[in-house]
Amino acid sequence: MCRLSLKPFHSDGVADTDMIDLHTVATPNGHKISIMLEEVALPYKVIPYNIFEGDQFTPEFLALNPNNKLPVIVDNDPLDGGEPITGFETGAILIYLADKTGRFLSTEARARYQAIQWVMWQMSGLGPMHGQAHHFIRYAPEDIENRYAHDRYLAEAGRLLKVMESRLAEEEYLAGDYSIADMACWPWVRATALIDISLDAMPNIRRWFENIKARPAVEVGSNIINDFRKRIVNSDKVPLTSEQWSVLFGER
Ligand SMILES: N[C@@H](CCC(=O)N[C@@H](CS)C(=O)NCC(=O)O)C(=O)O
Repeated sequence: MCRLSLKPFHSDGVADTDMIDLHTVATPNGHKISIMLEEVALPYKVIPYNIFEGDQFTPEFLALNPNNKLPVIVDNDPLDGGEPITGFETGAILIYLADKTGRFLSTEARARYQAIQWVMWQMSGLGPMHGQAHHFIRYAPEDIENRYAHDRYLAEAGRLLKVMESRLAEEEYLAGDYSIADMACWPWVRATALIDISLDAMPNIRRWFENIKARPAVEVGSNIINDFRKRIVNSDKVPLTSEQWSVLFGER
C-alpha cells in the first residue's frame, strides 16, 4: 500500500496523488504513523525528509506544519469529500486515521477514553522524556551540566517504562485491546536499545513488545525509509556532523 516518492516535496511539489501523503522521517514519531497506515491498509505515499539538512524549514513544509516537525499527513480524500485535510502531531494523526477508518480506537466511550488517555501519556510523557534522554545520551556534548540533564532524563525514561510495565501486568495491551495507544508507544520502546535501557527486568513490556513486533503491518511500518536514514547519517550512536547538529539543535 505504500509508495515512496522519489521526489522530495520541497524540490518540485508532490507529483501525483494517493489518498494519503505521508511527509516523514525514520524515527519513532514517523514510524507511529507508517505503522498505523499499514494496519488500516490505506494507500499512501511516503515523502522522506532530511531533517539534518533543514528540509523541515522550507516555506512549503511550514505551510503544512508551522511547528516544523515531522511527520505530517495530507489526506487527499477526506470523508466529507471536501478539500484535503492536513494533520500534524502524531497523537492527533493517529486519532484522525482511527476515526476515518473506524479501527484501533473504540467508539464505546469508556474504551475510547482509555486509549486516548494512553495516547496522551505517550505524547506528553514517554515521547518527550525519552526524546530528551536520546538527546543527552546520543547527541549532547559531554560536560558536567549535561551530565545532570543526562541522569535526570534517563531516570525519568526508566520511571515511565515502569508505569507501562505495571499497566501491562494488568492488561494485554495498554487500552485492553490493541489500539493506537500501542502504536504510539511501540516505536519508542524499540528505541530504548539506543539509550542502553534494558527491558530484561520488564517481562510484561517484553511480551507486549514481541506480540506487536510479530504483526506484519508493524514489520513494514516500522522500517519505512530506514534505508533513507542510513544514507544521510553515519550511525545510530554518534551520527551527526557539526553542520547537521547545528541545523537540528542550533537556534533557528
Ligand atoms: N510532538 C510531535 C513531535 C514531532 C518531532 O519531534 N519530530 C521530529 C522528528 S522525530 C522532527 O521533526 N524534528 C525536526 C526538528 O526538530 O527540527 C509529534 O508527535 O508529532
